[in-house]
Formats: sequence, C-alpha cells, structure tokens
Amino acid sequence: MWRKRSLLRLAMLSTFALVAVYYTTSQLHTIKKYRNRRKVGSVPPWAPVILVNELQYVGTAPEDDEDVFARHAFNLRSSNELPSDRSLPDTRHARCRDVEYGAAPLQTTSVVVAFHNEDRSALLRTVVSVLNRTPPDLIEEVILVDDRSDDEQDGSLLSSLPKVRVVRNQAREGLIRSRILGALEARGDFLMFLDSHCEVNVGWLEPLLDRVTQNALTVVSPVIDVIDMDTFQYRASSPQLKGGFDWSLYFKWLPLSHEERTRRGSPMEPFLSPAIAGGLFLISRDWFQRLGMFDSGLRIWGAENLEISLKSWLCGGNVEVVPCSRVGHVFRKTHPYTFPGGNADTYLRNTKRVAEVWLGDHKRFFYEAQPNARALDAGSLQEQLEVKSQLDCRPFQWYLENVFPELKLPNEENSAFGQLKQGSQCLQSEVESSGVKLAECNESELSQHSWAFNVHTASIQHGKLCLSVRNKLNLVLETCTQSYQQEWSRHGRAVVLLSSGQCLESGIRSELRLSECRRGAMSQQWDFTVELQAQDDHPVNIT
Ligand code: UD2
Ligand code: MN
Repeated sequence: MWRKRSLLRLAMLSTFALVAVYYTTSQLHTIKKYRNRRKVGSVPPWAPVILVNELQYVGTAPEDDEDVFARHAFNLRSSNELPSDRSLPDTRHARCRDVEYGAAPLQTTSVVVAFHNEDRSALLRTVVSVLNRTPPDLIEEVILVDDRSDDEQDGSLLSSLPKVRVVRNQAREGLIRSRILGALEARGDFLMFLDSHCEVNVGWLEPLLDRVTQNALTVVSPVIDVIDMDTFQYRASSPQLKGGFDWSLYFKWLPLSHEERTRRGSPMEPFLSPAIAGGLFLISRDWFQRLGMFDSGLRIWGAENLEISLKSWLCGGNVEVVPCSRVGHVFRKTHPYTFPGGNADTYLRNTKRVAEVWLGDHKRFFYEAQPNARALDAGSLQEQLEVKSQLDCRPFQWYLENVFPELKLPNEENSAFGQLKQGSQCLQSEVESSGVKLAECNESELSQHSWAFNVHTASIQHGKLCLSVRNKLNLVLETCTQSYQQEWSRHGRAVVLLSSGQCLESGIRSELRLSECRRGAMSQQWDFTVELQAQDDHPVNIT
C-alpha cells in the first residue's frame, strides 16, 4: 500500500517536473525566438497591462430604457460588457504566423489616437490592445489626443497606463488637426494613427514596420477588420481589396486586378493601393513631416486619407496594404458628434482643397461631379502648394496612368460635357414637362449640369436622357433610342440636327427651337464647360 502510494507520488512529481521543465524551456524558446527573429503568432512573452480600476473608469452600465446607440452610434452596452483585454480571432492568413520579420529594429513607433467624446470602454480597449499585442520595445508611446471631449477625465485617467501620454486641445479642432498635434508631440521614428474604437490583432505591427524599414517613403495600412457596431463581434475583412475613389472624391473599394493577383503570388504579400481607406496607417515621422503632415486647413472629418495617399504617391513615395497586419474598427452609420458650424459642407470643402491642390487640370472632373463645390470658399492653399513645388511632385496624369488606371475619365465616348451654355444662359431640364429651357447659369442648379455630347451615338445627353426633336420642332428630353430625332453634330459652336441640317437656336423668350443655320448668329452658338476634343471648325450646310 505504502509502496503503491509513494510510487504514485513519484510518478506525479516527475510528471510535474517534466511539465515545468518543458514549460520553462518552451517559454525561453519563445522569448529567444522573439528576440532573434520576431515571429508574430505566439503567446506574448511580456506582461499584460491592466487598468487597476477598470470598472470604475468604464462606469455603470446603461439603464434598461436607454437607447444604447444614441451616444456613440454603436451599442454601448455590448462595448461596456467586454473586458479591455478580450481575446480576438486571429484573422490573418494561416501562413502569416510563420513569417519572420528580421531582427528587432532599433526604431520605435508612436501610436496616435485622436478622440472626441469616445465611449470609455472602447477607448480603453483600443489602448490596452496596443499595449498587450505589441512588443514593448517597438512602442515609444501611445499619444491620446483629447479633442476637447466634454469630460476631461475620459483621457486623463488613462495616463497611469504604461507609455500612455494624454494631450488635450484647448478648443475642438477636428480629427485632422488633432492628429497633427499628436504627430508634433511624438518622439518615435514611426507614427501609427488609430481611431479611438479599434482593437489591434496579434502581430499587427511587425509586418507594417517591415515595409517601412524597406522603403521609408511608404504609407502602409493594415487590413481593417470589422467590429460589429451592435454585437462587437470581431470579423475578418477581405484582404484582397485596394482603395480608390470616384470623381466626387468619395472613397471606394476596388478588387485587385487579375494581373495584380497573379503578380502577387502569395495572398500574404503586401500590395500597392491608390489610396488608403481611412485613418489607420503607419508612416515614418520624417516622411510625414516632409509631406507637410496633413493639410491643417481640413476641418473636423474627412478627405485626409485621400490627401495623404495622393501626396505620398505623387511626391516620390507609395501606398500599400499589408494583409498580415490586422486591426479591427467599429464601423458605424452616422457621426455621433456635432460638427461646429454644421456638417453640410465640411466634406465638400475638404475634398475641394484636395482637388485644388492635387488634381491639376483634372479638377474640372471633380467640379463636374460636385458642382456645388465651385461656390465654396476653401480658404488659402498656399502652404499645400508650397509643399507640392518643394518636393517637385508629379502631375495627377502620372497617377492616373501608373497608379489608378481604373479611374476612367467620365465616359470616354463624350467629347464634351458639363453645362451647355450660351453666354451666361444655360440649358436646363424641366422634369415635369420633360422639356428643356434656357435659364441664367447657376452652379448649384443641378438640372443645368450633366450634359454631354456623345460622339459615338451622336447624341446630346442629359444624365440618361437624350435631347430629341418631337414633331419636327419641339425640343424635349427622351429615352435614348439612337433615332434620327436624336442625332446631332457639332460644327464649330453650332449644334446641328443631322437629319434636317437645322441648328439649335435660342429664341427671344429663352425658348429653344430649330432653325436654318446662319453663320455667326450668336443665338446658335453653344459651349460645353469641358471640351475634350477640338471642334471641327468647317461648318457644312451653314448659310
Ligand atoms: C474614417 C476613418 C478615420 C478618418 C475618417 C475621415 C477608418 C477606420 N476610419 O472615419 O480614421 O480617416 O474616415 O476623416 O478608416 N474625432 C476627433 N475629433 C472630431 C471628430 C472625430 O478627434 O472632431 C476622432 C474620433 O473620436 C475617432 C476619429 O477621430 O477616433 C475618427 O472619427 P470617426 O470614427 O467618427 O470616423 P470614421 O470611422 O467614419
Ligand atoms: Mn472610426
């Protein structure tokens, strides 16, 4: 009996000893691996941080009858119920875990998070995820820029966390100027911008650093995973999409072309992108400063992602997405905060600044897509234009040809488009009567825009409709049929109905009609805002 028991004890002891030795050596091994080669899939060997009084900081749960979306446009209860250090599904491609990222660089990163009235639990999770999922020697600091939140303690209470520094704006500046302030405070070699409701995933920083250490003029973005705004469930996003925009300068996702996919070889490899989706990116502090940081004339929210992308591409750098780096973000449907002075024109004004500085002659396509932008006062662009000339940046045409060939000129079959004018009068559609008339030109009158001369079908189009002649004399807008009532040609500034050889003319009461073409008649001369082809100036059939 005694023997049996002591044998059992011995067996247990030796198993324990074996397990302990195995555990210690494997831990040492892991640490060694980190020191030498920085593999980024294992359990972190550094101590996790916690905010001692987390529950107190986050505060009480919302009342049962509270609208949980009202304050932050995401479900406050779901966010509050999660611990700051929850675990996340590893959404990277399985092989990302085996990539080795070279020796530990001596350079460090400053993480910059601007926030305005952020939910405390979301803000805390952002910071804790960075501290717990990043090797400490890579992080210089986490700079929280409090953009004048109502409660100063939202930020100040977090300054007890390791590496966290909090700066607070004297007045509400908007996210762009807040990030500039954060960048000016930063001491690290690299800057990483994050929103205040993010969670970085395992091994997120190393693959980004790997790219900027290879090319210091690169702007790199992680793949932005989705944190569900209702359930806070963490979901993978497609790692095969690049960022672009349309002529309104609205951001959009684009699939990688077949050629780009084949050239890439591996789904883990970084790929070039015309633009970054938003504000989550890493850049060398030096390159950011040489690029003039963000345009400080951009207000509150929007367009800075396009600005930094265009600047980086046109002034000697590039933009990349790195699929082995994953950061989650709570995407929401509305802005939960106010825009001082109203938000109606903020985005339009911000995009106008970007178009004016970086689009060159192509800005006319922006104005065509956003006619209301013309009348806005965008403020001085002096500083941005200086950066552009100092860095000897390339013209937008180069970007269109080499970086973003998917951004087509608006319908290549159109030889002219915009407003169709005669002096200060513009052709205007009348929805109810499906007629057309002339009226004083007005930039913000949408029914005067979107006219185009389509050389392929010889039609004058207004959106999806075509200028057509009914009963040989009435001018109307009808569905395009390519019939002879809709076929026009342009001779110099005259617009001629092909079937009859008559000219489009304005009458005394600004009505439109057809009449015999007369050389030099002012009432028969028409111009489009944008002419893409020189006009044939040999009038036929004109008396
Ligand atoms: C997207 C980007 C964001 C930025 C923005 C366009 C992602 C995931 N997010 O924003 O980074 O590029 O588009 O400008 O790509 N904030 C302030 N002061 C303000 C307003 C906002 O500090 O006056 C903070 C806010 O608390 C948040 C960050 O700025 O941390 C971005 O704002 P958002 O989350 O409302 O914008 P989102 O996600 O639509
Ligand atoms: Mn956001």
